[in-house]
Amino acid sequence: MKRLLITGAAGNIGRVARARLGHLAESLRLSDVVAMAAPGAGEETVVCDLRDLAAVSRLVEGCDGIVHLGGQSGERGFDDILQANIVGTYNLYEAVRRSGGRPRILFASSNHVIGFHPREARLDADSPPRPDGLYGVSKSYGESLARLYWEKFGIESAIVRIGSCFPEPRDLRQLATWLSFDDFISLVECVFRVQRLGCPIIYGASANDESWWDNSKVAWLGWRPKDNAERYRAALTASAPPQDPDSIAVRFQGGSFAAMGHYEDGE
Ligand code: NAI
Ligand code: 15L
Repeated sequence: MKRLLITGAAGNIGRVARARLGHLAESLRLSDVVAMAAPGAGEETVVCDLRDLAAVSRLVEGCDGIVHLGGQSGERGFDDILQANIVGTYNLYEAVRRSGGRPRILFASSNHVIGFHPREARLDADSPPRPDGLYGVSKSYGESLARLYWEKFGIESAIVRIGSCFPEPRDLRQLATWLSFDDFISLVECVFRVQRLGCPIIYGASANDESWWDNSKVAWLGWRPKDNAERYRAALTASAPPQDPDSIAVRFQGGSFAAMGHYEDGE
């Protein structure tokens, strides 16, 4: 690629993407609504609010690929979710469509699209959405939008239902949902290297022994995650507070997201 755009470049995953995806393109265009570290060689930084269609239109111009990480990354009040994730993601896809270009897009969806499935269920790309909050609903909307822009306008997207992408799993639930940074990077490489992508749904989890998700329908992508959260189990088990196996947070895949009340009730 000549130019790869990363939105949400100031965030937790965005900073890793910035540091480790430079080899995929001649230049990286890094964007966020907040200021980012000064650009290095082969980088440009653009402060851009995803809510602003005109600004997003300038942002996507001349890009061959987009890693779309920007937005609210957790449960918030409806207006925050609406603006950043629903309006913001619409603006991104619509700006691409109007540009006439066809950059391939990796859409950072979330496991919270399917968070109300029980942990005993094994899900694949055809499992129905069961969002566990307004954040999950907004990501489900983003998935539908990606699908629409593929079916109707030929814009390819990898819909990645990211589990928990952090340096290490943080709690017992993340023994199943953890996606290491190395495995995230290898997934992005596969998404942008495969000859034909279409619009697959991919579960973004490492090769964890405890696993709720089945990526066999996207085996053709060639992504083989290598890390396994199991090595953290003993330490996490030793430090974990007692858990009620019948609680919502333990019964459902979304964990604490499924258990929380309406964000605006302040619970
Ligand atoms: P993060 O919250 O650290 O980064 C998101 C970035 O988006 C922030 O830098 C923020 O300033 C930016 N942003 C927010 N509103 C914006 C707007 N209106 N315009 C432009 N930029 C805006 O989140 P993280 O962990 O880096 O996640 C990246 C993406 O992956 C998010 O879309 C998140 O929903 C998704 N994801 C992350 C998971 C994880 O485990 N880290 C799990 C599932 C999904
Ligand atoms: C997400 O979607 C969030 O962005 C992230 O902060 C984690 O909470 C993750 O899901 C998770 O489910 O662990």
